[in-house]
Amino acid sequence: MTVDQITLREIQMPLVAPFETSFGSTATRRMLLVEVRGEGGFGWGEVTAGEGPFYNEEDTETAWHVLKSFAIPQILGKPLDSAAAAAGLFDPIRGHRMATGALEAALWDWEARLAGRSLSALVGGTQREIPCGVSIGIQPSVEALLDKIRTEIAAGYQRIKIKIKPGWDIAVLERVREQFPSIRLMADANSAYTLADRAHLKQLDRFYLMMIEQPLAHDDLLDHARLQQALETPICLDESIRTLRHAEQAIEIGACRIINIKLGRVGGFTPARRIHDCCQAANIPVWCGGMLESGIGRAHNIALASLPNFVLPGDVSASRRYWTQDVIVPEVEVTPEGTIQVPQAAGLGYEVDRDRIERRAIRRETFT
Ligand code: OSB
Ligand code: MG
Repeated sequence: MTVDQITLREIQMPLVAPFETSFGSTATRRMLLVEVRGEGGFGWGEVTAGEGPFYNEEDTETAWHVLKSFAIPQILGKPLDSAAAAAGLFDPIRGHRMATGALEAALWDWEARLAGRSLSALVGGTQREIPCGVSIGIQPSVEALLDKIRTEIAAGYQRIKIKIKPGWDIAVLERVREQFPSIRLMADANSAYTLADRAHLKQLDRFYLMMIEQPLAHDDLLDHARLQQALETPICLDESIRTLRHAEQAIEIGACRIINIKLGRVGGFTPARRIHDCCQAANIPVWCGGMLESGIGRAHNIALASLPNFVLPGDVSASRRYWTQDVIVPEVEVTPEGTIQVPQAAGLGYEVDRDRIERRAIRRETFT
């Protein structure tokens, strides 16, 4: 099969509320959508990079550049055995996985649509329904956070993740646990601490969290292993796991007990599946992280999260938590039990609303 046309579009989507983490606040997402065409079919992918290089090294601009100059030329007009074979073609490109991963994911959607199979089935998913949690950003006040948690629990979500940073951590968790003693709760620091904070972080143990996500540096494994030795709370790695090798080494040295897999961060379905399989073999549970995706990236995440070792609730939640209007039809909905039904229609399993995308597009370029 051969791709003969690829279109990049940048769309802008205002979030229903700004999302604040230890590394900054986002009010409007700028995302690149990748559309591949060939063999009479099409497929969609989404670049999950942020607007600036603050979560990882990539941003919307670097992704456009890498796709245009290096990734698209590897695919366009070249016979390809399958989407599974595409990841190898990006091996010469170091880093920039959110850029290459968006094109890789578009190829999987394309192949699934051509085969008339769901993306979930094509990637090897086994779950028909996935458990969902929410990620709640840093709030203006603890009261505002408690209100948000109350709303999300009432909606059915199975676990709550709050963002923490120095000055918004122990005292906040104290109040949350006081109000919600039995919810499944976790905290994500996005690398806001160092090993010198070991004693401070040790206080987290009294909140019996499911895990603390990425407490230390975005590129660290060894200090996480040292910290894990001191903590009862399991460490989950996000930013630090960019390749299969990182996952293998993190597990070997005990840097984490849980891994958050993000499709973009690791460069698409093939690397994500390898990390999933490695974790499964090592008895390390995984869950699917989110990057404030539009419906396209969200649909990819749902397919990924249908793999068997995605046993913990992920950050994959309803479209309406992010957007007044999503770019897919129907939008992603969550059941009162806090699950998402994995769509069984061909490809992503949602209809991509091309008109809505064109209206939101601020630039586009087609390569043939
Ligand atoms: O660390 O998981 C993260 C959003 C942007 C960048 C990094 C992260 C997040 C989230 C939100 O936690 C997940 C979501 O709801 O999409
Ligand atoms: Mg995270």
